[in-house]
Amino acid sequence: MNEKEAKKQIQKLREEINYHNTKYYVENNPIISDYEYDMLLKKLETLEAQFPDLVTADSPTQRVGGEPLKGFRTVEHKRPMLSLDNAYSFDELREYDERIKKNCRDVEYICEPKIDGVSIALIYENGIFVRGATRGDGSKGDDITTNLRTIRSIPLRLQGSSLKNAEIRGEVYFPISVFQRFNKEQEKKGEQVFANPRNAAAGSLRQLDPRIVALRPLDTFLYYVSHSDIDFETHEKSLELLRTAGFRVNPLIEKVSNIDEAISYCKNLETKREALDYEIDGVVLKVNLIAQQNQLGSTIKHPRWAIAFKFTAKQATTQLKDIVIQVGRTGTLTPVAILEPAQVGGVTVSRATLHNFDELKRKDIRIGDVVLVERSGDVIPQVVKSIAEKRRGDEKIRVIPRKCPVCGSDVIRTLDEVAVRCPNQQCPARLKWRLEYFASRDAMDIDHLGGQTIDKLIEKGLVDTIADLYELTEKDLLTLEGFKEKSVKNLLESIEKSKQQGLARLIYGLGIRHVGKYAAQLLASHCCSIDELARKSAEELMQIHGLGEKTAESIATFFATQENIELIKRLKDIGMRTKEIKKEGSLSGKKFVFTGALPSLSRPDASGLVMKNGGIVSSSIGKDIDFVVVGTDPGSKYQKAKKLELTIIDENEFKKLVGVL
Ligand code: 1X8
Repeated sequence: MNEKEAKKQIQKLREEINYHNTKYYVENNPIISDYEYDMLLKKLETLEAQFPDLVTADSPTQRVGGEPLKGFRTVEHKRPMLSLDNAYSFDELREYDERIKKNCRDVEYICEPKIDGVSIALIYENGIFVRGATRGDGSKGDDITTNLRTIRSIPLRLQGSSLKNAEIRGEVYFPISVFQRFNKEQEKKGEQVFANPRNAAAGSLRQLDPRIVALRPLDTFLYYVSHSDIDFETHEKSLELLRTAGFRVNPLIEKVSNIDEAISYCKNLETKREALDYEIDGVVLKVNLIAQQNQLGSTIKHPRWAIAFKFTAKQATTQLKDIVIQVGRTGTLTPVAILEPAQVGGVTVSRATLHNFDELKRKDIRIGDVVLVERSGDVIPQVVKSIAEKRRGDEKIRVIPRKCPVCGSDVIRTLDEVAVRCPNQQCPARLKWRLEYFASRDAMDIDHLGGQTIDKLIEKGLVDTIADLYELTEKDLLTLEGFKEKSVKNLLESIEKSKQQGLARLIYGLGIRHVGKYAAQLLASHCCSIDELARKSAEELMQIHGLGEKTAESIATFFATQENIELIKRLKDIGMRTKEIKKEGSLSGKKFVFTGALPSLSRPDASGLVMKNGGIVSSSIGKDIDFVVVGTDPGSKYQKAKKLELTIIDENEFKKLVGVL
């Protein structure tokens, strides 16, 4: 191929890839498979490798950045990136509106969700993305161009011909749906865990190695054309142009014609807050007419033509009274903060997790500190940081205990894990967890056996292992405080009933490390009995598709341990169902994923129906999923399922499949 021909082909491929890129990352509506997309990209890469002179900065091949940087350059913003003035009540919003109306007539506002992410400015020259920066101190920010290039929803070349030279402002965020899993992975690797999605976004953008940033699922919303070669009449029109140029513009933006409508918008958006896949901390109200915006102008701090209405904060400061140590089901010691009770986003919080001892040390949190507590990203409350300025000098550092606070055994700490662990299988703390886990809804679902009852049973020395539950007598239980004939009868009946729960729930209930609900179902569908499972070596287990090495090893270790062998034997002796009655019918081994709320079935009931028919319930979408059952308000799993062209069914079709309709 000659250079001229190559140039033509490269051009065509880039246009095609950019088009599909927008379809996928901006419109959330891909029209080709990931495979086909990868093939286009590969073809382009090959051509560019043959003709390196034809590589340009806006090529889709240039997203995944090159070498790590030593540091970020500082860039001065052409116009300062101002912050917004805040309103904390509807009264304050009305006062703002009154001030505006003194200067402008017939004001219309654009209402926009205020994204809790990291503000950025993007510079385009001749339609090409040339530079991107953080807000920094407002007048100077960091040049994070290489990192921003990795974000797929940022166009490297503007679409359409109208917008060529511009500075566009917006927000980078870390989607909530992947935040928790990401944090867990970070913790496992011994790397920093982030207090909230915003910190995860900020931390990612601060990465000096763009190859790491490319692996993070960052996304954007753009909301402002700071300057460009176009004069807009209204803010609304500038947003439309941003959309057509290929940017992601928030779909919840609305125009209102007075302050009452704006207030309704705020109320309405707050009710949607929890359902969104990004965090918002309020509403931005902007005067729509640019002529009015210019007339209003700015103070040195804020534009006068916009205001942020803030939702109730999900953070609060309070005093950390103590750090206690919790011993988990697998023996992991977790430091937990005991707090002076504080209101955090409408909920009283008196305990918060500190994750692990590495984090405790990294954040230098001490007993007696004033700390910042946060509830966000759907996670349990956590201590974000201590306010070192408020120290008085008598704060105490909590060191890693050498002994388990519950049983006194020496703790262990392996090199490849952050966790500090109590090795004592018989540690009462672990026993309690193990029993709670065994009795829980997803496991053996034993009614009337909650945490308090378990505490009493352990205290009285009535149970040392799971199997002891099945040998409890009426006489034993009547010795427990608060137990009468009726409650004793109920508990004994629930325990008896649980013997028939079946293999998958039993395997899950044993609490083998790394064996969650999905792995348990997978194992039950491959092995016909607990004995067969116990006989398998780690190598044999690894042959089961979908089961990882760590899980396989953990299972093999579990069944090689004397106490566990005895436990299984006793469970069989008491009449526990440990064999899987082979399910006939078409659902044997079929994998299901649920997303959204089903009209008539609860999640546990729907999952139960799948398992009863020999199927498996998974929590994540992959190519191997046979059915995706979709209800109302499905999440990103639905999009992913469509993209992978999986079989998508509704509740009625599902009911037919499992034979209840
Ligand atoms: C900050 C933000 C703005 C918007 C959304 N999220 C933000 N964090 C918006 O205009 N939709 S505007 C803004 C600012 O000007 N500092």
